[in-house]
Amino acid sequence: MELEFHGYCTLCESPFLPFLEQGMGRVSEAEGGIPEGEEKKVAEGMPMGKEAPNSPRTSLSLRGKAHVGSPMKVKRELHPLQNRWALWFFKNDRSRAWQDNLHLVTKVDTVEDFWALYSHIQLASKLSSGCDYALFKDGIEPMWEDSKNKWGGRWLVSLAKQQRHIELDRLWLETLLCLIGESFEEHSRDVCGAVVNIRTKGDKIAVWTREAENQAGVLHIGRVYKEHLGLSPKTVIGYQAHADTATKSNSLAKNKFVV
Ligand code: MGP
Repeated sequence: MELEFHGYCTLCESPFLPFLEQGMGRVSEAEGGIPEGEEKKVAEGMPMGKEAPNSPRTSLSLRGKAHVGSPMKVKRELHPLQNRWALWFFKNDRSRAWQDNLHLVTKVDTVEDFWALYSHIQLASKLSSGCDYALFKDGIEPMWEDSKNKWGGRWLVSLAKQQRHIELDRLWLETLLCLIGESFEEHSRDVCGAVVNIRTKGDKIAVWTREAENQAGVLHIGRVYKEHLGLSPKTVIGYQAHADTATKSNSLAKNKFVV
């Protein structure tokens, strides 16, 4: 991958990569990214990170501002992800159908682009109630109806209200790293994506898998996921089939498995 080079940082002497500041390593429309205009619309609706002084997010953009120099092309060794992943943003607008509130933000397929993206978007804990982020494998839409989700389900982590400020961002980042790091050995291929729901009644994080009847795969993913999140052995998380969630009459669909 070729990147525009704008000289070296006067502080750390590393090459300044303007995509960290501007384009988040954007995937072009031809490669399956979203059209320019659409991306702008999404960016308008989606709060970008408001960085606190001295946060790692701030130092990333400050480092960018310290760079000067004339543009030239350099080749960089990037670290490819096993899959290309799409980030989606859901903003609740009750006047529209559920699907119409779901917006594709961008796609990433390198470690570098993942961190550039993560550093530029608002933390989950700072989103308004009713919003979601979803990270799904390219080609799978974050909805029950997608053919890869239809027969699947989700490992659901329901958080208490007070956990938003203490744990939500860590748990969501761990979830993202489990996905892009393909943490579930051969069962990683059963993973479709993950969703974080920001809700007044309590936030939720879930990993979606493609086949609810694949007991061995689902249980392996659940056990590894729980361990990566650092949940205590006493905490129980449940797996629900989407078919049950979609037809439930109240907020609770029955657990098919627990770990
Ligand atoms: P939600 O956003 O997953 O959870 O579903 P929330 O807001 O915590 O609500 P609760 O019912 O779990 O307490 C809210 C509603 O959004 C659902 O009842 C559906 O109407 C709609 N919805 C959610 N999902 C994930 C889908 C989906 O994949 N497809 C469709 N068609 N509607 C969905």
